[in-house]
Amino acid sequence: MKFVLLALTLTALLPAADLDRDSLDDATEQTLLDQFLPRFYVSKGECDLAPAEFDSRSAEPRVVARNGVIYGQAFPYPSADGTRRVELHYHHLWARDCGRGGHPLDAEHVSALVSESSGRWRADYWLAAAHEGTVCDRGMARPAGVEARAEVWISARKHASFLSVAECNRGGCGGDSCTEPRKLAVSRVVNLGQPGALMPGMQWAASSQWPLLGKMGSDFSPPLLASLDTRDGLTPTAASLRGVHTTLAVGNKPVTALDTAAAKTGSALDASATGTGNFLKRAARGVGRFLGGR
Ligand SMILES: [Ca+2]
Ligand SMILES: [Ca+2]
Repeated sequence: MKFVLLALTLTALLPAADLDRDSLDDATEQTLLDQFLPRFYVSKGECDLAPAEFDSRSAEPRVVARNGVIYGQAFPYPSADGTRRVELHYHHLWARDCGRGGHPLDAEHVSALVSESSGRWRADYWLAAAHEGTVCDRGMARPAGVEARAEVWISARKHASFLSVAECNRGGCGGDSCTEPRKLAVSRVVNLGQPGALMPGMQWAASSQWPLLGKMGSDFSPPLLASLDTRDGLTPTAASLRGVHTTLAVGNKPVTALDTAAAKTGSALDASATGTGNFLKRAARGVGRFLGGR
C-alpha cells in the first residue's frame, strides 16, 4: 500500500509528458484533437476510398491501410491578452490523388483555432485548405459559430477541403466536386507532433515525397484573423490570387483554360504580366505546381 501511495505521489509530481516539446502536454493535445474532430464527408465512389494510415516503422510514407485515420496536430497559439489558445490541424492523408494531374501520396488538411475560457474549450475559427499554394488555391476560413465540430467536404479524387458543399461544387480551376457526399468513418486521430519534434513513429511525415511538413505550421496569420473578425461568412485565405482564377478559369471550362495556360505558362503569362510583373509570374509557378498535382 505504501508503495502504491509513493508511486501515485511521484506520478503527480512528475511533469506531464510533452513528447513534441511544444509546451502543451500530450494528454491535452489528444483531448482537444478528439473534442474538435470535424465531421468529414467524401464523395460516393471516391477513387482512393478513405484517408490512409502509414507505417510507423518506415522513414518514408508507406500506406498500411485506407482505413480513415486522421493525423492531427495541436500546438500553442500566441495570445496577446492572456487567453489560452491552441491551433489544431487535421491532416487527411491519401495514398494517391487520382484526379487530373494525379500522383501518389496526397496531403490535405483543415485547421481550427480553439481557446479556453473558465476551463472549457471552444472553437473560434475554422480553415479548410484547397489546392494550397497554387493558382487554384480556394482555401477558406470562417468564424466558428456555436457548433463544436465543423463539417468538412472533401472533393472527389483531388481531396481539397471545403467548409460547405456548395463551395466544393462551385467549379473553378481546381476541378472540384462533392457528389453524393457520405460521412467518413474516422477510425482515430493520431498526433503527428511538431515539425522538428515529430511523435515517435511519425518520421515519415517529414519525407520529401510530399509537402506535408510545409503544412504543419500555423495557418492563422494576424491579418487573416483581423479579416475574419469583420464578417460571418467564408473568407478566402489566398485573396491575392483570386483575380487570376477568373483569368484562367473562364466560364465553365476551367480545365481547358488551365490546359491552355499550362501549355504557355512561361510565355503567355509572362507576356500578359505587363504591369503586374511578379504577381502573375508567381501565379504561373502556381499553375505549374497545380498541374504537378500539389
Ligand atoms: Ca506537446
Ligand atoms: Ca503538439
